[in-house]
Amino acid sequence: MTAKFITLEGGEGAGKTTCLKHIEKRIKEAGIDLCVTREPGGTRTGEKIREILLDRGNFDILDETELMLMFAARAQHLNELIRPTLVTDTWVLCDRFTDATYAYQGGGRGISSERIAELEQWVQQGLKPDLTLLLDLPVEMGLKRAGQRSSPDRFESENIAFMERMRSSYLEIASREPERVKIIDSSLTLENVLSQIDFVLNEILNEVDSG
Ligand code: Z5A
Repeated sequence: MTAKFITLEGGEGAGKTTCLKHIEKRIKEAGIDLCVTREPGGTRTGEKIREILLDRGNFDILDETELMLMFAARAQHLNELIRPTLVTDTWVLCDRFTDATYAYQGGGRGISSERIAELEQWVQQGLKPDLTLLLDLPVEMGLKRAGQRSSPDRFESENIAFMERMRSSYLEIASREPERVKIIDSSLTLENVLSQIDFVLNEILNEVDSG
C-alpha cells in the first residue's frame, strides 16, 4: 500500500475545522494509520513561524517575507514530519498546503505564480498531495459564518476583494487539476457537505481496498 497525502483547502468560514474532524474519523474507521497536521505549522519551528504570520501586530510583514515564511515552515514540515510519516505507510491529512500559497500569496497578494512555483519546486521536489478537497462557497457567505469569531488574524482581516481573488485562484487550480482537486460546495448544509466529502473519500478508500 502507498500512503496517501490528503489536503483540505478553502476560504474564510468554509468549515475546514468541522470537515477535518469528519475526514479524520472516516479514514481511521477504515483501519488506516493517519497523521493529522496543518500549515503553516505542524512542527515546533513551523508553529513559531505560524505565530509570526497570523499575528495582526505584524502589520509590516512584506508580501515576499510572508511568502518565504510560508515555504520556510513548509520545508521544515516536509522534512521533519510529512515525508518521514508517508514512508511508514501512514497517511497524512494536512489542513492547508501549497494551494493556499497560490490562493493567498498569489491571488490575494498578487505574487506571480512563476515565483511561487520556483519555491514549490525547490522545497517540495515534486511532492504533491494525492487528493485535495477544496471547500468552496461565496465570499460573503463565508465571512458571515466566520464573523462569529472573536478576534480575526492577519489574513482574516483582509478585505473582500482579496478574498474574491483568493477564491478565484483556488477555483483556477481546481479546473487545471480536476483529478487531484475536488470541489466541495460548502454553501450547503453541513449534512450535505459531509456527504459530498464521503463520496470523494469512498473513491480513495476503495482504491486501497482493491489494491
Ligand atoms: N495561509 C496562507 O496565506 N498561505 C499558505 O500557504 C497557508 C496558509 C498554508 C491560517 O490558516 C491562515 O494561513 C489562513 C490562510 C493562511 N488564513 N485565513 N483565514 P487556518 O486554516 O488555520 O485558518 P482558517 O482559514 O481561519 O481556518 P479554520 O479555522 O478551519 O476556519 P473555517 O474554514 O472557517 O472553518 P470552521 O471554523 O469550521 O467554520 C466556520 C463557522 O461556520 C463555524 O461556526 C461552523 O460551525 C460554521 N459552519 C461550517 N460548515 C457549515 C455549514 N455547512 N453550514 C453552516 N455553518 C457551517
